[in-house]
Amino acid sequence: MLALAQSKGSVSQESFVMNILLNIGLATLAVSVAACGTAETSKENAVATAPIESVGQTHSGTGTVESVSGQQVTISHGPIQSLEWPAMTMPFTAKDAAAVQGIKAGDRVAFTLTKSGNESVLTSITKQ
Ligand SMILES: [Cu+2]
Repeated sequence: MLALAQSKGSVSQESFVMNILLNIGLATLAVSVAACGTAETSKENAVATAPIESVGQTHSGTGTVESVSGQQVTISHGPIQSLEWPAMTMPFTAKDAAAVQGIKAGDRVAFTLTKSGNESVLTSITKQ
């Protein structure tokens, strides 16, 4: 009896720990997804020597266009190391209509962007 009780107790403790780990994992995922739009908030846990994101600096990336609506382009992009961004799908605003001319959903693209506040502005986008 005693052994059974101990065994049950140990199982429930184990699943309790697993739930905590799962929750930590989900919270971490939520933070990294949020990090792309508001990169500054993701720096809380970063080391002090992390590069400071300067306005006007140009970053480059590659990805697949998910949709184009006016000057808004949603791109499933790969990691962008200069911004410490993970791969993700997010909207970008093109600097002008000409920059997205001929770009359509499904295109594999290379692009450059600058950060303007919380907005990511595409300065160029070209089909690969
Ligand atoms: Cu992103």
